[in-house]
Amino acid sequence: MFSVFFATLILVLAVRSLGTSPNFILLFADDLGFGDLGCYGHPSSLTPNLDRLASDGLRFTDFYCTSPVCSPSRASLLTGRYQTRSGVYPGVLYPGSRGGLPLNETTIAEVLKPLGYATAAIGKWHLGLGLNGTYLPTRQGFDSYLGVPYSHDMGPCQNLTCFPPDVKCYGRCDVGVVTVPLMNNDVIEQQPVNFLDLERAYSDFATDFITLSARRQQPFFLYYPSHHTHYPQYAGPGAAGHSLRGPFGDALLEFDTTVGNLLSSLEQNGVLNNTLIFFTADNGPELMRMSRGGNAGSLKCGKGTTYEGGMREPAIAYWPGTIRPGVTHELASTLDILPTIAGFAGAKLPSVQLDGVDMTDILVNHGKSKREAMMFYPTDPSEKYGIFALRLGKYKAHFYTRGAAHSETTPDQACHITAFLTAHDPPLLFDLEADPSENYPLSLQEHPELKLLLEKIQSLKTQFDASMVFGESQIGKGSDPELQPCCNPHCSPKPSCCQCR
Ligand code: CSN
Ligand code: MG
Repeated sequence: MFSVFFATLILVLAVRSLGTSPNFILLFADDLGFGDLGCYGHPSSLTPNLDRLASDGLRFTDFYCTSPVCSPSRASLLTGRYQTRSGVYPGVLYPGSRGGLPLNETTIAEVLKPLGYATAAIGKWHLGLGLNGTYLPTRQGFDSYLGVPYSHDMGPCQNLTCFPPDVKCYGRCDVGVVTVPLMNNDVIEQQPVNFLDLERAYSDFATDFITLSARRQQPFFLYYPSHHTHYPQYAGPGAAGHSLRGPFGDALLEFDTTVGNLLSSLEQNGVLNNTLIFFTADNGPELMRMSRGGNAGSLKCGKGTTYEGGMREPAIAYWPGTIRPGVTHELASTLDILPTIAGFAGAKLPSVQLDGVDMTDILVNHGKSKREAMMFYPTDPSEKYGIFALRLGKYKAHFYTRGAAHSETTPDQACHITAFLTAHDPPLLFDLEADPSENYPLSLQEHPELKLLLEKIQSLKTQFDASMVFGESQIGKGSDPELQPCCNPHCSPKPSCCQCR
């Protein structure tokens, strides 16, 4: 206990006395499942750089996002709070959405800014645009942004390696909205974006940012939420056809190549040993895309559901010299990233109700988690039902289960949209260590010793639901076609005139 305390203290003092605040790179994959990376057992994915982070860093086996869809999960990642507090629910934001992550929420970038950090975001924002770019990253603590501000299927999907009428996409893109833009801060740089050059642009932007910050000796925070591995898959000439896994594998390989470029840039600029890289993903795989979607490995169902496949994600923490290589089975979450980064930087925590806990002891000592439980909200959280499921220690209890369109097509009927909302009283209980696939519910008749545990779980749910203060629904504010980003704002007829060369 004391040695753990002193080791942590010495680390924090060492970082301070060097006078160098650590840098942070936060990588966030999209719709990537627990079984998708080479280092998590996928037989045909090619992820050499992520695998290197895992073998030389700490790999988590029990790491959770907060929502089985995108925008709410991102809201939690950047604020350390369940999405119900910020109001980023139900479902996801759209190109013309009126709402976004409220500006009074404090993001990781805003936590670091007072300490003089340079901050940049590249990739998929998906926390809103709003009128005149109200909710873009540059209004949420990021000095600069290059990216597509929402999912890349939220437009007619020009320029993709896969688009209708290519039926092998296993789906369609949105029509009747503006083509997908590439934004530089709050200015549209391309519309439609050229997906085949996009990863190169992101990689160059990121390595330039690292180089410039290192030359200025300014600590930095780089947030890279990638579009890759979300439907529809795409890859530039360096990766297309180069994996063993088809379009999904090519997209993942292209993302992995950028991870390699970031590592090289850190090394060349002499800041590799002063940088924490954290990798995880927003929600489980889109099983409905069949071989072009992700893979939840040994876990049940995927995106859209509160089964493990929707919520448990690969996660890797890499910091040579500070984090020893290993694997941790401790319970942790995207909620815990903000407090952990704040701790390493010596930053002040926002004075709001945080749901995250500091993971420093897990990272630097392979120590115990401070997290007692993990709560699982569905895509449409409500005060009526509260959390759908809860994990306490190795046990998970489902109070409600429901399948999802995003988890269609696997043989497990419980994942499908036809598995309607079902209440479970007593809750469906699983031992996730003995049965990570949630195949064999434990019954009280066979396990009378679990009665006390069930009572504790029930009271945790009741307390948590009663204490949750729901923020005003941002996605419930609906959308307005006039708010869709258009490079040619006064043109007509929209949306087809919103194209610029
Ligand atoms: S998500 O994917 O944004 O990564 O969650 O592109 O839930 O209705 C989800 N949805 C479009 C999407 C729609 C997406 C939905
Ligand atoms: Mg997603």
